[in-house]
Amino acid sequence: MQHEQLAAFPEDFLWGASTSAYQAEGAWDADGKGPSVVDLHLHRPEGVTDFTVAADHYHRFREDVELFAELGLTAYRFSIAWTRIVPDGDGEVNPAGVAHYHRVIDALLARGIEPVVTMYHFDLPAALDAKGGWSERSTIEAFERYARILFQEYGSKVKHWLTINEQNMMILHGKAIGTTGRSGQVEGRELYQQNHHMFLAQAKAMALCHQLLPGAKIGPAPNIVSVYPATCAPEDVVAADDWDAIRNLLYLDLAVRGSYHPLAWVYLKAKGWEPEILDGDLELLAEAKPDFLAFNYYSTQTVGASRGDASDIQVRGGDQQVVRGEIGLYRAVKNEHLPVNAFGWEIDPVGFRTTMRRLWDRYRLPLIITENGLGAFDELVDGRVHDDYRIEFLKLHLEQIQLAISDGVEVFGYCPWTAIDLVSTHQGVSKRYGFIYVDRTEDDLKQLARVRKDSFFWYQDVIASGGDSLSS
Ligand code: BGP
Repeated sequence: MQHEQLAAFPEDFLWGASTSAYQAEGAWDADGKGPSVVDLHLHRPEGVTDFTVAADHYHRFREDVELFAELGLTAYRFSIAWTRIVPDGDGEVNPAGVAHYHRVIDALLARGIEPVVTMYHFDLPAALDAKGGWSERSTIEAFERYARILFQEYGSKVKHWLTINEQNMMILHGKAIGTTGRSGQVEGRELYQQNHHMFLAQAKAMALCHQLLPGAKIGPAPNIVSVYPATCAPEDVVAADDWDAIRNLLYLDLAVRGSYHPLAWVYLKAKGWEPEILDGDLELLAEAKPDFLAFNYYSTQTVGASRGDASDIQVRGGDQQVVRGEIGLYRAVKNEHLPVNAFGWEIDPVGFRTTMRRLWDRYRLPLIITENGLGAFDELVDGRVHDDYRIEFLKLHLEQIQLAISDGVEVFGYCPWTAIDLVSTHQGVSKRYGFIYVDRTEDDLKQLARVRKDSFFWYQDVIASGGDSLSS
């Protein structure tokens, strides 16, 4: 649909940016923090990913918040490290960790920046993992208790909560991201049992939030892609629907409707992977209602009908945006209409609009984008970072938000990945996303100086104009 005139961004639109605790904070064992599965992951043989110092955001958050204020952010989406609050996941509360996030939240509020808090972004406490992690129902109770602590401590200050970041990526690519630790080595049925337990934990957190904090809003934050059929051949459309169910709708339907998507359930049953569901589980899932849908968007994916042989198993894309075919189901296909970034991720701004329209159409919940961005090997030259490629990427995606709003979709915020450079999940610190450059390399921490990139000044203009500068 073409619009003669585009709708304006809402007055109270949340102009944000994102980070996660383990990728930005560093200070991985400071002030009583316990180890998480991602901290253990840094010892993996390749040795690429080191989260011990990261951007040192833990110690430099005041300086960073000042920069966020200068940028004009009206929201900052960050995660709280479970292991700072409860170092072993289910034992003693760590007052120093609790105090830290009070300081962060207070600093943000003092500068008029709304905190959008992720409760759990890949960093399961290692002590819980050692006890079986999400394979055990006791982890559900541990998460509920952690959620209660967060709501009681920060509930008077935080109005937007995100439960679990990218549960679908933890299930589909947990080993690659290194997010599920020892229990991440599990596959098949046990993996989907973990998935079921995470949903129960999320449902309990949503119910508790509504019970304790009537004024707050809470929602899930999966990674969502629109799935395209390779051609208009009906068999390709069926394959696209199948992959959409397994990758997206399984997670969305459980979070929003509290029920297993029928196609996804048939898939799990066919594999022998359906989780054990205890009495009361489905009621709990159905009763917990999110107030909004947050999602991370980087790309779309294209699949074709299975050929029924090994040629189905082709890998397209990269990292967590990878698509692998599955014999009898679908095969990954290159979308000839789309460019790819340096990491093989297809770039699809129009697909972003499609994704928002589809989410709105299916769930009719307000949307907030909690990640979207371009990873690149930025270079600092004479004190400047000319990241015009990032400006282009973000501009094209923001234009699609305005189109989606004009289409009637309710979108209330945009938090691109990332506010400030941090450690990527796969390619260390060299792959950068931020508006603010952090001057360090993999091996040399230098001064960790903060430098405003060209995209910083561009986004500052966009925010100051309430989005009007996009069309000028
Ligand atoms: C998402 C994660 C983020 C972030 C992002 C970019 O899947 O939620 O934590 O890392 O992807 O990925 P990468 O760091 O691999 O470039």
